[in-house]
Amino acid sequence: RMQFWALCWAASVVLAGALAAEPPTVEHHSADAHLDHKVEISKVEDQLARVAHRILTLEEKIDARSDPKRLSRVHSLEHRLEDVEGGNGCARSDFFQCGGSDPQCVNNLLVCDHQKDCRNGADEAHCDIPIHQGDKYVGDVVFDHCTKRRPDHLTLTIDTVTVDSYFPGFPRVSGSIEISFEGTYEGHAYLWLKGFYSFARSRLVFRPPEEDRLGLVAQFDGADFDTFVGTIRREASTEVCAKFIFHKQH
Ligand SMILES: [Ca+2]
Repeated sequence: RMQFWALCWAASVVLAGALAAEPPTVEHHSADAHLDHKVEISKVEDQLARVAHRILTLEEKIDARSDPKRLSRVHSLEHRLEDVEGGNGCARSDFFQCGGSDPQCVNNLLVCDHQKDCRNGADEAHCDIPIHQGDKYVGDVVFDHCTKRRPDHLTLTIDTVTVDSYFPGFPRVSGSIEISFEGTYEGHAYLWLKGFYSFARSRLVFRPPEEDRLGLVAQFDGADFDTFVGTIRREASTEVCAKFIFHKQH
């Protein structure tokens, strides 16, 4: 019987994984905005080149025994660079890069499953769940082309985090989202969310809570778990149609 539920859970993880797959972001810009973006991007690229150099210098100075906070900051930059450079060097987006001096790709399902799959053990190196019951994150809107209520702010509260022995790499997470909205209709709405956390992708994926079939993906950078980019996606196409930047409340 447990195997049956394990299979159901596996199927739901795969389905939700498809929801979270990276589709082309659809944003609408005028020609001017496009040019502005090009200038912006080249500025960012310059900055990244400098940051990359600084990371190399920093890494030489910091070893595994140094202040974990400083180390985490360096890793945070590394992850951001990886994102900008596109991909992690694995042919499939559902594969995890073991990294270090020994590149190797393993299936995301093998990350944090308590078995060493990377030769360097990287798949089992960071398996403390960064999300806890009672955690609260407030999100500010970046753009929103699709939600019913067009809120400026969203508040995500984590209610439960459950690690199943048969699928430890994908803890089940439940929570609620509080939506404050103004305009013609003012008020608050609460939606109850269910989903999972993926250690391999450092992301929380919540299934669509309403009939509009919009799901929420909370993408952490893999090192700084006080901030995440929350994208709202259409279930059918996985198109990103709204984006919020969330910060943890202390
Ligand atoms: Ca493993």
